[in-house]
Amino acid sequence: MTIIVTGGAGFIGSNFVFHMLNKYPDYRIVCLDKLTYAGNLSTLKNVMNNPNFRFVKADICDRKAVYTLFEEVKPDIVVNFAAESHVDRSIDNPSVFLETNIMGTATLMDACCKHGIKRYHQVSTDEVYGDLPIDRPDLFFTEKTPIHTSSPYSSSKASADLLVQAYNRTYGLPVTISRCSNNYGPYHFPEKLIPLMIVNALNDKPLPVYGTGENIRDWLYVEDHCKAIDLIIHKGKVGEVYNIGGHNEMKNIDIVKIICNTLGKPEDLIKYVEDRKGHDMRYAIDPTKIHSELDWLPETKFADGIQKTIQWYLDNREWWEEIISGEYQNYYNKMYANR
Ligand code: NAD
Ligand code: TDX
Repeated sequence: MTIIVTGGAGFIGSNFVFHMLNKYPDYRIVCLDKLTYAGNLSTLKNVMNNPNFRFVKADICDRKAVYTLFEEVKPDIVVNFAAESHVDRSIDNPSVFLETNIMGTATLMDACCKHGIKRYHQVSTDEVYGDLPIDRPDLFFTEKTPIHTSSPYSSSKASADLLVQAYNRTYGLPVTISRCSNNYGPYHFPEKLIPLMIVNALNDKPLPVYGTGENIRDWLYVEDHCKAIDLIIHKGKVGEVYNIGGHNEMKNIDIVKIICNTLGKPEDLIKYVEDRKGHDMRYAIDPTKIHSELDWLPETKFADGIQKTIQWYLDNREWWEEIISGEYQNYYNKMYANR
């Protein structure tokens, strides 16, 4: 079995590469990644010498490079993690989101149609459903919830989902789509809430909480997401969408306080800053379908996962210090200077 994993040098993609190489010693995993600011080869250093692993630097929008790779490796399965993934960046500059998240997805699927494939899996997000009100804890996103996006990021991911379904119906491409809630864990880029707060707290820098900090996200440990995708590509039904989430709803402010307390840092590092434009209030996944059809359940509770994650950032300073000393610093100054 040969699997092309796009975006495998990023947060979830790299964790998926580790999971698959570990669990299936006879599979060949080919990682295709452009290495944008969010992709980091040092993340993959422990698997670079694995004979079943190959890294290819390429853009999923580069039709020639994608077709050449497909011709050469003849993949059985493609799992598409490659994306521009940060909502704040999409508000600042939407165009690259449209290019990578929509056109890149179409290019990959064209290659799948041309070369034939057993499965194309699209890694999507719960953000395509928009948000839920804070005062209706009885409401959840199901696979039947209408698409209703808020940001350029979520709109680009929703557009990709529609294209994936169109390629299934029009060309008979064997596709599946997963829509997961917020992930956290090792190798999470320190521009996202949890790693940013850990890294800033360790550096005694302010912890910028948007708005009132009351917004709710439904957190899933990254390994649980990878296991769910593994199940979907092997046992999921072609043409289906699967929501992934573990009923782990938390207010942003409560997470930031947990991080302060765990690291022994004062809560007065917390600084309430200007809210994100169009900020979604609450995400909450109903995972009934993947549980009942594929027997998936999350294994890591938030209380344990957040401690493991904080410990990972303590043990792997080199990984994130290299990131925040580089180009990322310019981004940080631009985005947070006037907040
Ligand atoms: P990430 O930003 O950490 O990694 C993205 C990876 O894609 C990077 O390695 C980057 O170099 C690569 N990439 C970007 N543009 C590319 C291009 N044009 N060609 C090839 N490679 C390119 O993202 P992540 O958080 O790991 O998210 C992975 C996927 O999961 C995304 O599709 C995202 O929408 C989805 N998702 C993320 C979350 C989350 O909480 N992080 C939740 C649900 C779904
Ligand atoms: O500095 C910050 N302060 C803050 O209060 C940052 C970076 C975020 N926040 C808030 C905004 C959100 O309510 O924290 C919450 C989480 O923010 P992000 O980490 O940016 O994630 P989110 O916008 O929820 O999107 C994430 O989950 C769904 C991923 O980045 C997406 O790729 C995924 O699809």
